[in-house]
Amino acid sequence: MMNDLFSDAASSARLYAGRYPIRAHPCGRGRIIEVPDGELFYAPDFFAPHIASRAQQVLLANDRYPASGTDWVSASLDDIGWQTIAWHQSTMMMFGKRVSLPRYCAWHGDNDKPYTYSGITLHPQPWNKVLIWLRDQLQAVTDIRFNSVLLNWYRSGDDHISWHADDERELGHNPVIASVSFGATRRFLLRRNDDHSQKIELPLAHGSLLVMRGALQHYWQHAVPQERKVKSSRINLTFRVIDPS
Ligand SMILES: O=C(O)CCC(=O)C(=O)O
Repeated sequence: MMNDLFSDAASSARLYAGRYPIRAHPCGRGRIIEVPDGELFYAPDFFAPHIASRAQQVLLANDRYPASGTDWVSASLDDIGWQTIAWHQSTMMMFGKRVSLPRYCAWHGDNDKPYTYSGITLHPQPWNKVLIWLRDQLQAVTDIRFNSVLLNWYRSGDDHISWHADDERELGHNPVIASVSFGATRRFLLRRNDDHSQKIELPLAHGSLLVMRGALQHYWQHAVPQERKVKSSRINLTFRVIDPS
């Protein structure tokens, strides 16, 4: 049974539709789920809890509030001095109106070319010590040298990201996306483009790694929905290879 394969990983991975083959990843730290037209590698505890907590603290370091235990929803984030990541809330046009994204973002990478996705343009910041360390950990299991990372910060369960695919031209044909999570566990949903009833749900826990591969971005969309009961914050980093040409 598929769900049994996850039980030893203290994870309640729920696969809502279909029964997809699951096998151990050669690194011994997670499972590969073979979904139609793609592949997922899910390691619920890729980073040890104390490392994940330290990373979360460093990524939220600032000159105004403690990085942990702060109620970020009522915090005043204007003009805050971020020490590691220059978090900002982008805006986008929706039905002729400018609206703020329901999360904070940052973009770091090798080159200085702006990156546009879902109508938002992000300007890259250089790599820093913690991002380089995380990138190198991922290279060891994926064999990929990621050249950029998109960071999303969900201040509470109200913050979210809607259905989309990471299928921008700059990501190449079948992009490998390595997604690291620190903080509150959030639901990560996938649905097939041609049949929305085919869904997969994974709880992306503190210190987890999810790698999406193959044709997945062409056939599936993903989302992190609102979860009003979640009061604490979560940081997600999606490492990518961008072809800037
Ligand atoms: O927060 C997440 O786990 C998903 C982020 C995401 O979908 C994206 O950056 O494209």
